[in-house]
Amino acid sequence: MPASFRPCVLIPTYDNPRTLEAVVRSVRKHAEHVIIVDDGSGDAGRLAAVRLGRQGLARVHRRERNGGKGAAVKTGFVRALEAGFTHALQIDADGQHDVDDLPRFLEAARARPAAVVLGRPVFDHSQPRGRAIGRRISQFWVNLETGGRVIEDPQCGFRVYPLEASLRARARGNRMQFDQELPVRLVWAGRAVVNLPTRVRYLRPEEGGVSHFQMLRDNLRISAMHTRLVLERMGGALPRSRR
Ligand SMILES: Nc1nc2c(ncn2[C@@H]2O[C@H](COP(=O)(O)OP(=O)(O)OP(=O)(O)O)[C@@H](O)[C@H]2O)c(=O)[nH]1
Ligand SMILES: [Mg+2]
Repeated sequence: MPASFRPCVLIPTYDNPRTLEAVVRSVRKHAEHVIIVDDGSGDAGRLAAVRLGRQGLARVHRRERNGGKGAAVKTGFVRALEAGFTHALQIDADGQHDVDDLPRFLEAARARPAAVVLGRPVFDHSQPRGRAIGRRISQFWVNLETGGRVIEDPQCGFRVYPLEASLRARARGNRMQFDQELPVRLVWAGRAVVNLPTRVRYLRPEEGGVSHFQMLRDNLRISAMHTRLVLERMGGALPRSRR
């Protein structure tokens, strides 16, 4: 268990020029340290991040080439550890999450610093049907990999990671499959999961809502990743007892 609890907020972003600033400003009402990883955004998204850095609202790390959400979050983990943080609360930059839940997430992590805290999304009618179906399929795989419903939602972009364990778990995925892979690997490493319900909505395009989830390519990557995890598990990587 880490000797101290020193959390930062980690925001990966790829082309979220219309929502990034509002997300960071509302996060700052609850947390002091914010790390943005700009994953090769175009000019508008890049400038939105640079401005927040200049205003002292966040530390901004720029990846010159887009590498995917997983790659961006892994970069953030390394930067956060270097800066002396023990935990990263990861929240998406697309304005879908209820930032007022942030203190609740941090409290849960503080109470159980060895655990991973995962948001379980409570959707309204705005969730696209295709995403709802994809979620059910992912949930099936994750239940199989973890031997039950340990993880109540493997995909929500609002969660708290213990940093050292998350890097040690060596998730390979660099794109959207990362969100699902890392919690499974943390469970395999013996980490407990705290599932917290949180409201999630899909913003309309006129509100700045964007999704970079590529239905076909990301779902194929997710399926390949789950196939690998199941094979790994069959090969003997059975979970140790949960801490
Ligand atoms: N898709 C994508 N997102 C990235 C990338 N790098 C960082 N991100 C960030 O990851 C977060 C989640 O991206 P979304 O496209 O909303 O993915 P999602 O929330 O799984 O998908 P939806 O349910 O459709 O919203 C956002 O904050 C993105 O800006 C990247 O290369 N691709
Ligand atoms: Mg999203």
